[in-house]
Amino acid sequence: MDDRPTILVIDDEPANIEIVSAVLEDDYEICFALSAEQAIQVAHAARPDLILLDVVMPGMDGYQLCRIFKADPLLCDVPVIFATALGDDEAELRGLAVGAIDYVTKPIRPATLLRRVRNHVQMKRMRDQLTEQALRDPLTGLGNRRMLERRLQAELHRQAREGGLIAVLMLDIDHFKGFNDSYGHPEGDRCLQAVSASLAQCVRRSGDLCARYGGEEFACILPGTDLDGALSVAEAMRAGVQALGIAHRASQVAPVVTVSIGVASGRCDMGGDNGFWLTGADRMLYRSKLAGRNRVSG
Ligand code: GH3
Ligand code: MG
Ligand code: MG
Ligand code: MG
Repeated sequence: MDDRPTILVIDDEPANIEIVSAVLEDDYEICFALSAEQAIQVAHAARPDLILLDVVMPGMDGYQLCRIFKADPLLCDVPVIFATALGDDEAELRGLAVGAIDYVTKPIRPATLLRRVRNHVQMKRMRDQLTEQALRDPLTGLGNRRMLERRLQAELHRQAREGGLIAVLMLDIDHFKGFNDSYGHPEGDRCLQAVSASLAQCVRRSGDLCARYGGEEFACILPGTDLDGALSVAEAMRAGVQALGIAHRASQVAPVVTVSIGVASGRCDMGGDNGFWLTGADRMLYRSKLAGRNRVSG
């Protein structure tokens, strides 16, 4: 696999693409498109680290295309540099106003283009790293509470109009304080890692998310899943954790680590925000705890 950064070059003139490729191809993977319409497809398939964009093209021009990229959740973070023959202030200002990070004029000056591309790609990679750190739990590798809240909100927003289904699970390790007390905190951390890996194996549909919500609490979002479906995923999680067989001598439930789970499910347009669904699942989790733990309620 080539892990060099990918640059998407968009220009209606093949000769221009060749010139730019010659400058960048030693350091970057190059893909290209000869029209705005083709560019949208290629951008989605290649997920480039940077886009070099012509302004004057038949059909949709570069300004319009840049606006489309900036409004697309999958592409809005990709830096766009205009590379165009239009050298006047007004054209440059317009390019920056539609969201481009930089603007260079043709004829291309190879050394400065390469330097600009390098700087912007480096910053893009740093931003990606920070985003990843902001949304992931370092101990378990699962998404964190922030990722869960974001995804839930986006999912509710997306599905609300269509009246789609959603299920939310809240999970909590049983008597985990006792586990730490008897085996020590480092062993508790290893337990959290093993439980996380087990839970993650149970959510396999694209769009599903399992996150570490807090200390020994986890939450899952299962878009498009009804109550029966969510209960069976939850039951698989419960059984999976028990089957890990992690010894827990302080538990009053079983000689091994177990989880209690609450499930809330229904139509996204039931009017609730994040809190509505998370509280609903939490209430069911509380019911599982009261009923004796190591069980699923919904
Ligand atoms: P219950 O069955 O009612 O959930 O009992 P519990 O003991 O699990 O609940 P409680 O909320 O009293 O205790 C949670 C414990 O989880 C306390 C805390 O020390 C532990 N914990 C939270 N985060 C971490 C962590 O990152 N690592 C470790 N090792 N322990 C953690
Ligand atoms: Mg052109
Ligand atoms: Mg808890
Ligand atoms: Mg607990």
